[in-house]
Amino acid sequence: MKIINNEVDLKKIHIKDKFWSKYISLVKNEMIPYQWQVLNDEANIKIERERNDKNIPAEKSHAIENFKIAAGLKSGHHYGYVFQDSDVYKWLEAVSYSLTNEKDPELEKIADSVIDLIELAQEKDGYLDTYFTIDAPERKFKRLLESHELYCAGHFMEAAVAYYNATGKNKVLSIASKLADCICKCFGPEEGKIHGYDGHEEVEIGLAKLYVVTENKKYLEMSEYFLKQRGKDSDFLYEQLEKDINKEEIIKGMNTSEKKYFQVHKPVLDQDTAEGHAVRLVYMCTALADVAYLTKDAEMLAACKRLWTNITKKRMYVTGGIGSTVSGEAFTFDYDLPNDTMYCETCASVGLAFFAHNMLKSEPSSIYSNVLERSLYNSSISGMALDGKHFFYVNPLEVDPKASKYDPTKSHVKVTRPSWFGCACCPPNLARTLTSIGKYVYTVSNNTVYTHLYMANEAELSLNNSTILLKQETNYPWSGNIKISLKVDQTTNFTMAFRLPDWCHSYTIKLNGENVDYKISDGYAYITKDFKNSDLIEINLEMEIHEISANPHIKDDLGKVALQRGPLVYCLEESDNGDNLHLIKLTKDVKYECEYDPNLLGGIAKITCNAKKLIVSDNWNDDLYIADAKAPKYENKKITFIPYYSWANREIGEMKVWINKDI
Ligand code: FUB
Ligand code: ZN
Repeated sequence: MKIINNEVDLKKIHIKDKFWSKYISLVKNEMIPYQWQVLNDEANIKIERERNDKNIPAEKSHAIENFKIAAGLKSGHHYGYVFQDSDVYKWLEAVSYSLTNEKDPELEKIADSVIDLIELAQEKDGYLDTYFTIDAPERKFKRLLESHELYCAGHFMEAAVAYYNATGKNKVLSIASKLADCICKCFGPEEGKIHGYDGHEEVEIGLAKLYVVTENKKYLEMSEYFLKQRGKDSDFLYEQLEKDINKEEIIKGMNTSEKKYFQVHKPVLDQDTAEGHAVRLVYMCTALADVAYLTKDAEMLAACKRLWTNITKKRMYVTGGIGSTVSGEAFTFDYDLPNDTMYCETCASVGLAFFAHNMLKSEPSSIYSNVLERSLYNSSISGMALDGKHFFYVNPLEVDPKASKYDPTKSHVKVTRPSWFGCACCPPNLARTLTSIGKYVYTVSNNTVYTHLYMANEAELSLNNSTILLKQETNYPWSGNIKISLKVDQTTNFTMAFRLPDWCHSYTIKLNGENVDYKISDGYAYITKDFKNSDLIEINLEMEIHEISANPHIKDDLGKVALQRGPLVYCLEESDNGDNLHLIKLTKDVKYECEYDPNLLGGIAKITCNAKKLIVSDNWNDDLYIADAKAPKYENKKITFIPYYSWANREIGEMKVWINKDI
């Protein structure tokens, strides 16, 4: 059976967008070389712990050195987290997409040398994991609760598929297939195999992708097995630890994590709330959605939908961030979305985008693409500084530098982006997402082209019996005007579907300057007709400034609003507005103005308004509490909002997304 993959080949889409091209070049020219230095311990930087925890290994990366030792080229021990290999794999994946976007023989040479090294580090039976090869061969696949062996394998498979797609070189794919074969030999329902799964989902994503390029059904079945086995035997991870005669922990503290942390509390298909470690959960869902699409498994898709609904209706921040607590980097409960203690890990935001993208393959509905957009434009790109060399692991919605310094429970809430982390999962995750941003713009299903995201690009898309060239021009996210012109060899009947973003309340769609008939379904405007060469579709999405209110059950946001214009959520920063942002209040009749400032933060549309600020000194002197306080007095204050993603690129200071408002 032919594999139907409605994802657009990255080679066939060229991003020409002012906003995203900047990120793509930043990753290519700054982040990739910088990460390469870091992975080789050659960058002169301070690696920070993501929170105050002395167990976090933060002296160096050692990631390439680990491979050299495992390959027998050097002697020594493994250093870093047990999943340090995944930093190299994610770097390789980002390099692959970058090479797809733009040829670079020098970079390709470095990537080839990394692949040679990985091949040398791979054991004869296909096993690949430097920690276990170097320091604990007798513990292989014995402690999956902490080992991340399959997690690393999954990241390698993703990188291998990307590199193969970019270069057509087979070596990387054969290393990945050998690894996948080793996994298929060791795991599965058959007697003598391990009837289990990894503590951290990811291999399921890699196996499904490997299936699509190799067409080896075994890999898809393995992915499906891991997903369906998860939680079926919910004690598996713990029983393995019990059986292991060596009791030494591999990651301190993880052994005590409860079942929900690993999403093993229930069979995956019965889960209906997003529980536990947020990155694990969205990786699980990403795989589930892909396998549901590839196997047309309705039950799997239904589970995905339930989890999607719970996340996006009850457990997601306005920025698209997820994970409400540092404890276990996890979800907590419905409507628990504190702004200053949250987690909102960058990996979780990009993971949510992956989940959305895979859902769109089965079901083109804007409930997915609206969140895809929200996550990408806000809590994903806030993970990187404008210089491409500093990163957030955690993306807060409210920051007070004093709290981050003096409150030990907020040590994870950084006020400025560090150069690197002991646990370096986030920076390369963002790099691979940004370099492959083109993948998220369209999907093609039968004779319909879905436009999910608006960004300037040129794409070649294959329909049932024809190929079309699309040119999208726009200054999004600063403007909602989008022009899409068509190149077709001959008049062709097909459908174009355009997402109508949830933030847009007024829009027009024209064809060659005239009104055109369209049908609306699931948040998309569908135009079906005989399209001819040079047809021009113009979409105008009115980009007003919206005051977003939160569901009153979100205690932290009651009486406050957040500003959003187009896909961008805004925030106040101390640099523009002075300190004590919590004293600022928007008035009932507030009037906002928006102006593009090319010189601010790399070019942004800033929002200004007149607001009021509570005067404290008059009433309070030195008292902490007073009885029957007089009516509060305010001073007028002009305030400036900047897009959330661009915060923390100037001096250290307070930041706030949700602002008090007179009702
Ligand atoms: O466990 C591997 C990675 O480290 C996770 O995905 C991140 O959340 C961080 O905990
Ligand atoms: Zn991360």
